[in-house]
Amino acid sequence: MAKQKSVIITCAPTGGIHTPTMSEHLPITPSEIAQASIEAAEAGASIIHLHARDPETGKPDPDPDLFMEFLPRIKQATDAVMNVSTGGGLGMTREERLRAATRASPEMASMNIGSMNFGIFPMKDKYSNWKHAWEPEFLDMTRDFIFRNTFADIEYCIKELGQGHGTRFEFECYDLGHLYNLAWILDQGWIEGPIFVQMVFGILGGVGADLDNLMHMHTIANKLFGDDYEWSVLAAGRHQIPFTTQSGLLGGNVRVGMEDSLYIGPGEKAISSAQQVTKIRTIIENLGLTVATPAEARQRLGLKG
Ligand code: KMH
Ligand code: ZN
Repeated sequence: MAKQKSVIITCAPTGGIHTPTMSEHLPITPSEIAQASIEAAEAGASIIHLHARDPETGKPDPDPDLFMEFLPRIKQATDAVMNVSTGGGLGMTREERLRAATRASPEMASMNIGSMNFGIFPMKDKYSNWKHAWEPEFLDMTRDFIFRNTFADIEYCIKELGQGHGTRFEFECYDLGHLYNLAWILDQGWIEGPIFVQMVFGILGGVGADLDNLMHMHTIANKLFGDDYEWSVLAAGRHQIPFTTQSGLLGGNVRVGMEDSLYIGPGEKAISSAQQVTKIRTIIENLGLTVATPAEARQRLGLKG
């Protein structure tokens, strides 16, 4: 029997959706984002997926200068792969979403592979004392928000980053149809394998967090991409650890971090993304699997290094 591959852990420490009021542990400033990323890498993450925020308000911010305050610091302190988000935050234009990655020319960037509703609604009772006026308004915007990722947007992003900078992608697939979009894009010759498919579960507007959906998406991805792909799973909120565990069991990779969940267990807030990395790492190792080093991740994903 072939030896099972090691598990690549990606960590996404802040994201562009959770707001400061939701957790005092959410990293906001460049220093906090750098620190959270370095701790996550030390805990076993070989890829760090990054967004920036306005240090004063915590609002998602596409300013490349902010990214450049933490990217070199993380690179200097760790060997982890830098993965710059092109998903950005609500209301950012296509150009804004690409500005940081275009400046940083990272080994990896995220690429969202289809348009969708993206529902995260404010829970007014729970968060009645918002720290910043933008927070409830920002989340309310999701009611009438289309997370736009047209084929033209995708082509633009691939041409700018993939062909322009040799950046490779974490392809975010929030539903079954997104796998078919990705297969079509491969057919166009816009990208070459090995591709890195990030299956996303539990976002309202995307596929639900039901393990049958994970099994089916994995089956279809195997049919569409054969041997020429790596796959990973992330799941929102309480589904994070069960779904990433299932991915490890099925031979996939995992993503954790406070972008995807603010919790470490039922009703218990995570104190850091590193805590979530440690948790999934412990599970992976207890299952008899091993965790990939950054060098292994680079080699398997065909990164420029
Ligand atoms: N927020 C995640 C569900 C991106 O940054 O491009 C997906 C994500 C998108 O990470
Ligand atoms: Zn992201």
